[in-house]
Amino acid sequence: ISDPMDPAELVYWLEHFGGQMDDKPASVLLVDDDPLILAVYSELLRANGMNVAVLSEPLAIIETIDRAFFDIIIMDLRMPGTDGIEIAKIIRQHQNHLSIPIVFLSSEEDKSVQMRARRFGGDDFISKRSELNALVPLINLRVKRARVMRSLIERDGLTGLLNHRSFKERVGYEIARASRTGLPFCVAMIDVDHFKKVNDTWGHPVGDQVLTILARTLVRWVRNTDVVGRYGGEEFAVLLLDTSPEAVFQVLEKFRQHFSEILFDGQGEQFSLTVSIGIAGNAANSEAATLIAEADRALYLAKNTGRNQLVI
Ligand code: GH3
Ligand code: MG
Ligand code: MG
Ligand code: MG
Repeated sequence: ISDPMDPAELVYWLEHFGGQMDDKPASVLLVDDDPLILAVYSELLRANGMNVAVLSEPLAIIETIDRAFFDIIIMDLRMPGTDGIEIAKIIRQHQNHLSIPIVFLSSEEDKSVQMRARRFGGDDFISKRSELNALVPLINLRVKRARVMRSLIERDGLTGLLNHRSFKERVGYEIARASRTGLPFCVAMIDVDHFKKVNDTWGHPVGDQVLTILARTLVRWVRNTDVVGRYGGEEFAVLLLDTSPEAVFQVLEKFRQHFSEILFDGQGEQFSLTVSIGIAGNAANSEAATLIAEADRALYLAKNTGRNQLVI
């Protein structure tokens, strides 16, 4: 991570993974003790389409990046009472902030200080004097690469959905948030009925296509703010926010019907499939694992009492 940016490597990344990247504006956290610097740089970055937050109290950094997501941190090196390298060390001690890009911005010309900054978790070093015009492209590239890396780590390669681990993490995070706001939420587990037959009859590539279509249909079926994951092979999970199990039942009952009407193509022969769905929810203060286990139990019941149905 702390290697200096190699342009050839970046071209490779962009060519191979460009299609998976979203074009949301970069969200940048600017850290500097000097209000004038904060004003000038935030204006520059905003003029280039970025979302910018400023922080003049570097010791509040962890609190700040815990509370909101940032694509990148641009940080001054010399600040009263501390310095950027110390702050970078603190950031890197937190597992969930290991990969956020940190760019140092400083008038420091001493190469050994710059090396030290890199060694302790900085990704780049930009001189306030000479390289200002390099800042915007550097941020863009760093943010793009970080997004690609995150997507490779968090998402399932076949469907693009959150993978098992990151789905669970997101559920834990969203449950904590929902518990604070008191809003209800549900987890649904969705499993394709007799999916093994698809592979056995038409081969794995056709099975893969079914999973891809199911994933896409499901993402479009639920709200943008809901969280959809590929929980296991042909098992999908959804966290539905701000909604009751009864409402979820209605929404997913329509999904079940719709899915059963899709005609898949098995080497020229058409076939259809069904899903079974288990729903659990509204359990305030419950752990992510508990809620998922409850939905899984409901799914098991749906399977054992005939499939192609929902159980709460
Ligand atoms: P049930 O109705 O009880 O859910 O039966 P099932 O056949 O759907 O379930 P089972 O667990 O017996 O089989 C699931 C199959 O899903 C087995 C596995 O080979 C297949 N599978 C898992 N991941 C993938 C994948 O990524 N692609 C394809 N094509 N098949 C997969
Ligand atoms: Mg300073
Ligand atoms: Mg199945
Ligand atoms: Mg299964």
